[in-house]
Amino acid sequence: MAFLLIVTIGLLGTASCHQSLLIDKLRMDFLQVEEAMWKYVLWESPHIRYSESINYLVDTFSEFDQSLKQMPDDIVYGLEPIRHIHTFLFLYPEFKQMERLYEKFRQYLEDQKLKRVQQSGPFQVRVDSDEMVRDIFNNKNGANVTVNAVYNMTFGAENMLMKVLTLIDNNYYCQNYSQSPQQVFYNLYNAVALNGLKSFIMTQFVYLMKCVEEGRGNNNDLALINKYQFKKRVNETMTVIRGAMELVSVDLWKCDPKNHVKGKTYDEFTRLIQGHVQNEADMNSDRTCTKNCQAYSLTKNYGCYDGDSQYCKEIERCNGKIIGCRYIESSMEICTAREVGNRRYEYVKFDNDLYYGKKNTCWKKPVQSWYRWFVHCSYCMCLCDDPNILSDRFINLKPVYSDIRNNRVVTGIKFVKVNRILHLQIQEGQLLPYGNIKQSTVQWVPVDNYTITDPYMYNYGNYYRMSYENRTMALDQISTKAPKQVVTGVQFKVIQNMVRLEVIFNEIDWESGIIITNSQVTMNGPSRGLQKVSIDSNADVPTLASMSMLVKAQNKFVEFTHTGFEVDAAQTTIPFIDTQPVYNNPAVPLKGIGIGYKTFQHYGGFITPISSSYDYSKLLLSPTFKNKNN
Ligand SMILES: *[C@@H]1O[C@H](CO)[C@@H](O)[C@H](O)[C@H]1NC(C)=O
Ligand SMILES: *[C@@H]1O[C@H](CO)[C@@H](O)[C@H](O)[C@H]1NC(C)=O
Ligand SMILES: *[C@@H]1O[C@H](CO)[C@@H](O)[C@H](O)[C@H]1NC(C)=O
Ligand SMILES: *[C@@H]1O[C@H](CO)[C@@H](O)[C@H](O)[C@H]1NC(C)=O
Ligand SMILES: *[C@@H]1O[C@H](CO)[C@@H](O)[C@H](O)[C@H]1NC(C)=O
Ligand SMILES: CC(=O)N[C@H]1CO[C@H](CO)[C@@H](O)[C@@H]1O
Repeated sequence: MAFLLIVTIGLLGTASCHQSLLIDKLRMDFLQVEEAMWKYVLWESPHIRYSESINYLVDTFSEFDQSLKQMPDDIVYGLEPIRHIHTFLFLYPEFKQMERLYEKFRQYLEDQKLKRVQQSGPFQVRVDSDEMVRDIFNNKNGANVTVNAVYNMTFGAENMLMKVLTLIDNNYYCQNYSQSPQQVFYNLYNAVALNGLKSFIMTQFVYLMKCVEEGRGNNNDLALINKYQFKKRVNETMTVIRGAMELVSVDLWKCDPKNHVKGKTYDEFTRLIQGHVQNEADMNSDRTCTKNCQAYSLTKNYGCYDGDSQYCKEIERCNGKIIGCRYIESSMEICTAREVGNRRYEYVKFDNDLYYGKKNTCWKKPVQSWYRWFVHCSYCMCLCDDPNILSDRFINLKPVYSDIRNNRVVTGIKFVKVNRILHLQIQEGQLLPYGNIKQSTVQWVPVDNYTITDPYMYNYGNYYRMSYENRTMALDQISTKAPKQVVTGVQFKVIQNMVRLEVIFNEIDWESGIIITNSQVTMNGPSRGLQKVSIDSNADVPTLASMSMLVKAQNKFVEFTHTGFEVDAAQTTIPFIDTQPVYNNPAVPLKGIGIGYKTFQHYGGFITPISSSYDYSKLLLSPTFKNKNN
């Protein structure tokens, strides 16, 4: 028997120097404790007083229980997204039952210890040992039955895992929950594995106790069978869930909200380059009309020729560059914007009922093009790049860091426009051992709310001002492969005339959960070979799309531009900016951050942040069933 013991002890206990998950570490630790206890019970305790042996058992299990408390108590912690899977209705009570059983077991251990220090009088235990044993071995809802039920539901005929895969593909999931697909499986793994470990702890305790009470008997054999079944389950749980975790992505971004709400779910750059009607006579210093519209590819406004005309009085002047003019029709009417804001025009209507913009009735009398004095002068349809007070076209270039001194790492990311400047805002949380985050510390780091007119703020320094010439942003996806690196900061930089993402990483000490402060590195995207994402030349306002989908964007960049002339009179700056927060709940460290682009067919789309959660799949080793004898 002793021989058999030693042979089986090697199981699962081999990965101790490898970076592992907390639950796996606890399991390995417990197997060592359990092994030592069997040695004690079989070889030492027969020579010791019964009560002393039991005390030793109780103390050892109680001590291990302290380390088990590092796992969250609430078993459904992190399982929020899968609560809507039908099977979970049955799984949940089983999880709860195991929690109750273990809670009772904990009370039993506590009682036993309290009883010893009680000085006088009878001690009233909350759980006596008979009750504890009865509960754990109950053949309706005891530890063994419950663990089998959980296992069966998760991996058996009901096949929870397939349902999870279906769920995370669903729009409903994406709108309601914040967990990367891998996180869903990771959280499930933790719940199932903790459930299994609790069951094993309790059943082995009972066998050990019985062995002390009754002598060896067949308790040792039963315990070995129990242990074999435990390990088999662990192996299968690990193999299957690791497979799923490797299969699915660590990336998380937000799909479309139910309703787009400006300032809440999205924001936009404004008036970067915008459709604008200008008379030829106003676009050259001689005030002549000897050329045609096409000749004005890059010019400016030299004044308004006929100051009394409705055009000069009512049409907003372009005080910047006038670009890419074209002739459309000789006569037109312009419906100017209803309010002073992002648009110059509601629409432009040409003679033959051709509309640029949405065909509507104008809120006021439209402005007519005017011929009387210069019949041969054309009105041209151009673009205007006028960086005036209404044009929000700024991007923050200052880096943002999590509070590394207080051991915080980045856990989430979102876009936010503050004082006309686009920022990446970070969420941070305090790192704990084994890649966990102290959830109560998670917070959004306030954005540096400077304005472009503050002293010492300048273009290319603290912020970047886009223009007709310079208006590209790379869709960089930056993540680390090193399992000890996590994201601690992020920054936009202008490199070769393009806004690029730079991500800042620190190494962490896995087991102590401490950030190594002098290990900081920054990483960038590829420096060459980027291709422009094609946006429909007649793209419409992004929020009008019924849906949008993430574009696969390896080595791509977007160029901010205007909506189509036909659909929107080129009034809106696209893509829009998705400002929904991207974070995992429960929070986890990140292995990367990226900028994505999501769109649908003939719409302008959104740029959106993407977070890559820490890749825990690499840490779920296939447990080796090593035999110590060979
Ligand atoms: C636990 O359940 C398994 C599977 O149903 C069974 O084979 C085993 O005998 C049970 N063990 C105990 C101690 O009841
Ligand atoms: C597992 O579930 C199936 C049906 O879903 C059932 O027939 C089987 O008895 C269950 N096995 C255990 C060990 O609970
Ligand atoms: C571990 O589980 C996998 C998947 O179920 C199985 O293929 C493998 O044989 C198991 N290994 C052992 C030693 O049980
Ligand atoms: C800017 O931030 C400071 C400190 O973070 C705060 O006191 C101030 O109210 C903020 N100003 C605005 C306009 O939000
Ligand atoms: C565009 O970028 C180039 C290179 O950085 C710079 O020289 C130029 O002034 C920029 N143009 C505008 C209008 O900002
Ligand atoms: C709980 C919750 O937020 N439910 C929402 C999930 O998403 C759907 C839309 O897909 C909403 O209708 C629910 O209110």
